[in-house]
Amino acid sequence: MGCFLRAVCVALCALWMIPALGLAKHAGITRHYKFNIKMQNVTRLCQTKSIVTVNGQFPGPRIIAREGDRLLIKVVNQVQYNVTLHWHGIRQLRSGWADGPAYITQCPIQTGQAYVYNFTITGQKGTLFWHAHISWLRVTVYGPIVILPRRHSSYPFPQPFKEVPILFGEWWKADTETVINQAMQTGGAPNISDAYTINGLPGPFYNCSAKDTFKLKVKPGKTYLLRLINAALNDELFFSIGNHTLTVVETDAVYVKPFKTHIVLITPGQTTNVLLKAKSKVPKSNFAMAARPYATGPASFDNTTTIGILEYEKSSSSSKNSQNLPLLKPVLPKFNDSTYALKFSKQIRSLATAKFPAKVPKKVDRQFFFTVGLGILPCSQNQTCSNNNTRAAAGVNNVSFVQPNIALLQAHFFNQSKGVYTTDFPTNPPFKFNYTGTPPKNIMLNSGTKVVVLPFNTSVELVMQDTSILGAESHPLHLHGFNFFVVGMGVGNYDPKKDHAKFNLIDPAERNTVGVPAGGWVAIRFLADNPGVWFMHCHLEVHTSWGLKMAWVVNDGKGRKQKLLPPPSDLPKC
Ligand SMILES: *[C@@H]1O[C@H](CO)[C@@H](O)[C@H](O)[C@H]1NC(C)=O
Ligand SMILES: *[C@@H]1O[C@H](CO)[C@@H](O)[C@H](O)[C@H]1NC(C)=O
Ligand SMILES: *[C@@H]1O[C@H](CO)[C@@H](O)[C@H](O)[C@H]1NC(C)=O
Ligand SMILES: *[C@@H]1O[C@H](CO)[C@@H](O)[C@H](O)[C@H]1NC(C)=O
Ligand SMILES: *[C@@H]1O[C@H](CO)[C@@H](O)[C@H](O)[C@H]1NC(C)=O
Ligand SMILES: *[C@@H]1O[C@H](CO)[C@@H](O)[C@H](O)[C@H]1NC(C)=O
Ligand SMILES: *[C@@H]1O[C@H](CO)[C@@H](O)[C@H](O)[C@H]1NC(C)=O
Ligand SMILES: *[C@@H]1O[C@H](CO)[C@@H](O)[C@H](O)[C@H]1NC(C)=O
Ligand SMILES: *[C@@H]1O[C@H](CO)[C@@H](O)[C@H](O)[C@H]1NC(C)=O
Ligand SMILES: *[C@@H]1O[C@H](CO)[C@@H](O)[C@H](O)[C@H]1NC(C)=O
Ligand SMILES: *[C@@H]1O[C@H](CO)[C@@H](O)[C@H](O)[C@H]1NC(C)=O
Ligand SMILES: *[C@@H]1O[C@H](CO)[C@@H](O)[C@H](O)[C@H]1NC(C)=O
Ligand SMILES: [Cu+2]
Repeated sequence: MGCFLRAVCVALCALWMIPALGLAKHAGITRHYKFNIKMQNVTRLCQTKSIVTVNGQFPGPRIIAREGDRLLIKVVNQVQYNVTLHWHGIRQLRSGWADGPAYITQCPIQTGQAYVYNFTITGQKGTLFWHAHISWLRVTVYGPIVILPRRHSSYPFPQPFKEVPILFGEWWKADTETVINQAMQTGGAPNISDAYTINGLPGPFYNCSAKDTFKLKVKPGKTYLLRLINAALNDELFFSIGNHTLTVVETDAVYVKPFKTHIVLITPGQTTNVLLKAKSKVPKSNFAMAARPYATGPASFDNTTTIGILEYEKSSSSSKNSQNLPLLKPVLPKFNDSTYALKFSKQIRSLATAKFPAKVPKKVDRQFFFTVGLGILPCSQNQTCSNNNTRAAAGVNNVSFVQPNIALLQAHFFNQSKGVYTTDFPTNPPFKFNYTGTPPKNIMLNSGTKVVVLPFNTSVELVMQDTSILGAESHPLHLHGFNFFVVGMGVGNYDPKKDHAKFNLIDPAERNTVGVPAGGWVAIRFLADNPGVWFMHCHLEVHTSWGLKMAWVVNDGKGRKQKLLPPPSDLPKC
């Protein structure tokens, strides 16, 4: 709170430095958090506005735990909006009631109500994040989840001197609920953001923002673990630090084979841990930590750049003030550098050693081929669509998802799916076309609340193919309730004859969010070992709003530990 409006964020940075050594006395403790959802006035880009926050903090509070711990997070809604929170990337084994997407696993927490999210962290360590999962509230309601390894176990890389969360966000001067409501009303694209932020601060490239700059002070020769989180709403980002090399060691709370890079690509929904080795001597400059978008779609986008500043702590002998040093900026790829994006994504490989084997399913029970992309839908009568009475929409296999009025998980658990959802989600596109070539004349989508039902322990292979309808575009697809293995990706149309044989079943990346390449495809595999209803959607919020989402229903298994637990008594009602 104290540092909330503070301009130069030294206090905040100090607060966020994570103690390198453990907090827990023993494995598997229960940790309690209280999250009050409340409004807070915040000033950015020369303007003050009232935003939704957790405990008045922006970005929100850090959750810290060890692998094996239980979390009990009491969320109290003190704002006029309906709210839900999602613990992004947490597997939620048998605890789907705590997953959070509105109308998928729960009804919203309404004004004045409270709900305790109750879940255990199993088999995950690294960085994840939490965010609101209703409408566009996640624009300001997000914060880091830091999962330390179990006590007495260590990182598979040298212990860093300090650990620092770096959250990328997106800022609108306007009220974002008005922005999305206006877009849904007119059927067009929502207004783009005015700035990107690092830990809530836009940095000196924006008006009135020199004082709103994230600063990271480092000691020469020390190694820092940066926990990168892309909490932006609608933009994938390139990130780089002037004249420094980064070593990627973990993505989406799974260790990866370390590799060095100057530039990280991070999509909304992804998290990436990188090691930053500070230079051995105090250099005669400061260094910009810069992020700007990787943008492929047809729509206009916020093409601004956010920077934070990396400063070296002066040795006592040096008297030069670091404020007066030159700022060395990194060179970032072009906005549409898909070649770099694909090359970077392909470098991410799981550790896959005897100690940390990749558990990619070798045998496949069910194969799915989903097209993902844009389209149009007819306007409803209360809309004022300019575009020949159609509105922008998006879908999977030509289905634009319609949000139900009660949560799918409730409907499933109480056998009341009738009138809520149907189980006829298409396994393949309704008809074949050249997905990345000339689009079909009719670009109208179908709409409905359709799901895929899977028996417990089904191993799934899913190829997701971007379409060029209204322009090819990279879509970061996020799956709830599972990690999946990224067994292949490429440009153009997926060719089962040629591409399937080349799948990587040795050391594929294990993640919860993957970018479907613009005008390309990605193949993933996962084991449906978690009973419940699991949302899958594009993590570009604008596309989710347009319907690029669907759900998997995973039935209970026969075993005692293969069943979804009953709902908690305080589960919100619709
Ligand atoms: C925000 O500022 C407005 C105008 O000054 C004020 O009325 C309101 O109470 C403030 N809200 C909060 C949460 O402080
Ligand atoms: C949390 O969930 C576990 C597993 O269902 C249950 O045993 C426990 O009582 C719950 N705790 C609270 C405070 O609801
Ligand atoms: C979105 O942009 C349009 C065009 O600039 C403007 O008229 C409208 O007021 C903006 N909407 C919001 C919510 O700021
Ligand atoms: C239009 O009306 C329908 C039915 O009343 C409602 O479900 C929908 O949310 C409305 N759409 C907009 C954009 O207001
Ligand atoms: C920044 O401020 C200047 C001077 O007031 C103005 O001309 C300019 O349009 C502003 N830029 C942005 C991006 O708002
Ligand atoms: C970049 O870093 C290297 C190694 O620390 C150093 O030798 C070089 O002078 C730096 N370049 C600039 C432009 O500061
Ligand atoms: C950003 O977009 C605006 C509007 O399309 C354009 O005028 C400007 O040149 C672009 N800036 C950069 C750095 O590409
Ligand atoms: C990237 O954008 C530039 C113009 O901004 C355009 O000339 C070029 O064709 C684009 N590249 C790709 C691969 O789309
Ligand atoms: C508008 O929609 C009608 C009916 O779907 C169609 O016949 C017509 O060609 C469309 N006009 C344009 C300009 O797209
Ligand atoms: C699909 O379209 C692309 C781009 O126009 C073209 O290169 C490719 O040959 C087409 N593929 C088929 C199978 O027609
Ligand atoms: C999508 O569904 C609509 C509505 O049923 C249909 O008109 C259209 O041809 C379908 N398009 C594709 C590509 O499947
Ligand atoms: C909040 O959620 C409840 C339950 O689904 C719904 O009836 C109500 O209309 C929602 N309120 C708002 C402001 O969206
Ligand atoms: Cu998308």
